[in-house]
Amino acid sequence: MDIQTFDEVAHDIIAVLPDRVTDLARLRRLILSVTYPTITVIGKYNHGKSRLLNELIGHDIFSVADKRETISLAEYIHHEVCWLDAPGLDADVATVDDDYAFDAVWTQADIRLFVHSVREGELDAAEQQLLQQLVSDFRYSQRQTLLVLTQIDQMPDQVTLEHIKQSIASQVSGLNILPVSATRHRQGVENSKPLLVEKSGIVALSQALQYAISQVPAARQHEKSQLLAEMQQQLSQLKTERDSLQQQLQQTQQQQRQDFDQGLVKVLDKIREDLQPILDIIGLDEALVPDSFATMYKVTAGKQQRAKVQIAYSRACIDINSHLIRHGVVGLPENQQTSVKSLDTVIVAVLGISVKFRDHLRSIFYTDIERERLQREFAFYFEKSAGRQALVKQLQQVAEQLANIVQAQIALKMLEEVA
Ligand SMILES: Nc1nc2c(ncn2[C@@H]2O[C@H](COP(=O)(O)OP(=O)(O)OP(=O)(O)O)[C@@H](O)[C@H]2O)c(=O)[nH]1
Ligand SMILES: [Mg+2]
Repeated sequence: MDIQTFDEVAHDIIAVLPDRVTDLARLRRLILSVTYPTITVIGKYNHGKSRLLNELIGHDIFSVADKRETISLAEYIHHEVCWLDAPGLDADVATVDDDYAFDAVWTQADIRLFVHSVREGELDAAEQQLLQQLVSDFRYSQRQTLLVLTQIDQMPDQVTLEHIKQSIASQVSGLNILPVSATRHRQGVENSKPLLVEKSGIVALSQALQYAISQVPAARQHEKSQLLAEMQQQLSQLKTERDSLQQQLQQTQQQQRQDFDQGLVKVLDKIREDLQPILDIIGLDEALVPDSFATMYKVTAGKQQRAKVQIAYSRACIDINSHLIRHGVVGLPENQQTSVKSLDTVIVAVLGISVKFRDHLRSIFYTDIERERLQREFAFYFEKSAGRQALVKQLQQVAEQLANIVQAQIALKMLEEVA
């Protein structure tokens, strides 16, 4: 797999699992750049990290100074090991240097040398916390951390050193603690004094490192499978959740529609019943008798009958409207609204404004074709209502998320194949 493909694949996974950015960066290193075992130093600035690496390598590769010196990552390959010098951590100033250190420790390192100068006495809270994380990470990724106590030549005597070592050991459990002195080692080497070299602790550290290095291939394999399996598990859990949410929403959608349709059937049936007495007239339908000039200002039987029909029609409209409101249909969709608010109702849109004659009532409420139209058109406005539209949107989002999850699963499969 080439870098570009990996990055595309990783992008698909991160889109769904944003908290896996660091893990994917680590996988990128494990899968793509099959580098030599990588050892990185980590610790507060000026604790002797760079100098320790120089001593381990046997050359003055990394720059050493009595101030904040290393500010970015420096890499050196020596005897099939990749040595990585990182900037010192500084709890007081969270700077970009710390990002480099983070990258070195979490993305690049197979083995971490946690450096602490005994001149400082015990570990501070930040060091302790980071070490604890590294210890937990070993249980997870099998990446080893060695705790190196530097500058032991600065101790007045062995007892003091032992004392500090003991208290540090009680601060973090489960770590190999290795006291060293870079200066003693250098003097021992330069002056051919094997005893000094021995006492520097650098030899013991080198041996511990040799063992750690021999574990790296197996650890890497373990870490790769661990990361992939975890992400796979996370994705399939996410998929199950989204699948069931989708199902739930679809059910709600169907149920709501069914309730609306069936409720409307009932309302329209009831309207038929209520209208029956008004429609059942024997003999002449007075409502059909037009007014004349002479009766213009008089109450006539025709006017009374037409008023009756209108009232009955209004009642039917009120019944339908309360059904609509119960189901969240409170107005016309925006694109159908006019400047006349009183006409901007679903009732007017579907039924018209007023009905005067019995035949109108009959044709609206008693013919199958009209009845079907009412069901269809009210349902149309039901679907346009805010609640229904929100449900549709939610369903779209879930469908999109599901598609992304499936995409991420395919991407992960591709990583599994090359890992
Ligand atoms: N006496 C003594 N001094 C040491 C030892 N190791 C390092 N030093 C000195 O401590 C100072 C800091 O050493 P560096 O190796 O630059 O420290 P660092 O941790 O890399 O510092 P940053 O790069 O700033 O994070 C230098 O003056 C070193 O010579 C040691 O074992 N004994
Ligand atoms: Mg340094």
